[in-house]
Amino acid sequence: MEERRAVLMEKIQKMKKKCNAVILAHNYQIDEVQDAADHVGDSFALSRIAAQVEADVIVFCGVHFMAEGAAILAPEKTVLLPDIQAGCPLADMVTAEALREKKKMHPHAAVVTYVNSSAEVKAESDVCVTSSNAVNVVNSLDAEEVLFVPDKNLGSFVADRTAKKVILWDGYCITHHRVTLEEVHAAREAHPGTPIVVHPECTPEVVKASDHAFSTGGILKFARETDHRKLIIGTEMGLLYRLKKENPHKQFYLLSQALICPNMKYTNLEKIAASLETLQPRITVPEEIREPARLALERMLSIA
Ligand code: CIZ
Repeated sequence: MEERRAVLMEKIQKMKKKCNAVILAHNYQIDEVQDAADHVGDSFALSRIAAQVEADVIVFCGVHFMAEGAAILAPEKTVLLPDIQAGCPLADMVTAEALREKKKMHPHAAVVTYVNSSAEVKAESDVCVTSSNAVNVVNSLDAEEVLFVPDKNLGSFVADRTAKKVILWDGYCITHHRVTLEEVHAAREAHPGTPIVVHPECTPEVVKASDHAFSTGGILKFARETDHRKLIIGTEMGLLYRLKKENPHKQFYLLSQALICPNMKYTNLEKIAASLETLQPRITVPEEIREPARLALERMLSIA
């Protein structure tokens, strides 16, 4: 096992140099992929790095919309997604066509789209958001009404923190949506006095019953700064690897055993090596979609 890792890591390092590549890994990736990465972070932070980093090739270890985000912001670079099957069921819950229809029903609403969406959907949007900036972005808009796409749980989280009217799309992250109120109560009983920190993609009842709701970046920051030595974490289990690595003297418990995203687990060292060898699967976005999608992302950047 260890030998396999060492051999593959060496191979990846050599190929990275050869094609001037950088490896970006999402916080939810498996341990060995996080270890092989030059940068580990959330989708938005990684897209920004993708746009700025001096590299010809970006190996994006995450899911499809994340690699697309990099291709939107860095069209001159070759963006690779090591396993093309790595999709996002939440992003698939809205299509550009369905969104166009919904916009007709709410002509005065600003379309606010979570980055967990396809390039086509971003291209139909006024502004993008991430879980870390959604509340600030919505509150900064001139519009009094927003159509929040596609995550109804993050949308409800925003609705509770704004005076604006928020129209929700009926989408959700199948992994975070599975966490139950009973699991929150059970965790409180098992670990009295331990803060429960969840992701805003969890249902509103789970968020309300917890102590804090943050993006993955927010959870990492909270874990670093809090005096608590134990935390219960309500987000995809991949984050625990980084939490433990960064806070070796603290203990982290996963709120629910259902918190595993199969799409985030497709990528491994073999697939990264194969991707670098073949420069495939490559993610590109047609220019007529890339430009309006880029504008929605850039608007978020200028606000956040
Ligand atoms: O935007 C991301 O990277 C996701 C999926 C979650 C988060 O809060 O970082």
